[in-house]
Amino acid sequence: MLTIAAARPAAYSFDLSTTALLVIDMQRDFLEPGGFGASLGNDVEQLRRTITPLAALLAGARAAGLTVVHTREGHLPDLSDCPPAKLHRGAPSLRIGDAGPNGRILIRGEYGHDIVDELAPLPGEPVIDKPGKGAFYATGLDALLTERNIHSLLVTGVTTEVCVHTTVREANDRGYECLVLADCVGSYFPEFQRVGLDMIAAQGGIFGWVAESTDVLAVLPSTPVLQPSS
Ligand code: C5J
Repeated sequence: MLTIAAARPAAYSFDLSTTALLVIDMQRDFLEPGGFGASLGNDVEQLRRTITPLAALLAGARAAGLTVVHTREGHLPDLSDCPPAKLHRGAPSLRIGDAGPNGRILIRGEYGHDIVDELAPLPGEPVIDKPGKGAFYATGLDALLTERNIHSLLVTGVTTEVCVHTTVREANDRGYECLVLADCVGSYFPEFQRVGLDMIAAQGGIFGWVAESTDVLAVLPSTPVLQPSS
């Protein structure tokens, strides 16, 4: 058992064999100019600060033999999995499915829909495509984690108050213990970043725990102690 003593609101303990690093939606459509995030008027630089610490955490997790799972938000080319309420909401400069500089916005298979180069999944690492904000809705994530006997999630990705929160809240309801890595999750809004993290750890950790990626790296072994899962 490994313990992050600096986690808030209290120490967080996890076992390598029952823990996964979850990397949520680190896609060009959210992190690069010309994508969905930018089309909504957001400054993508606010999210890009997560890339360097998350790349270091990914390397540490892989070296330790930890299960790594990536997610991507997006839709089928015919938009049959995109509810009209999502498609027509707001006044973005480009809507989901419109052609942008990185391909059709938030459409599976397009360049912008894929994960940024710095955090590209390795062969064998599951990539869960999800049509919603939460990583459990209409996906096989729960089945995959159950099959691998995963109970704890080290949660990273974007955005803190949208897809990270939705996923952590549902993971909590499903019985997973979530440690959210503050420097590896990002919001377009500094205030939402601060409050989003506070909301997770408040009330005795109502949805989970919060720590820094360096706290995790400090306790991870530098060589795998687990057999890779088949
Ligand atoms: C958003 C996400 N913000 N991955 N998606 O629309 O957080």
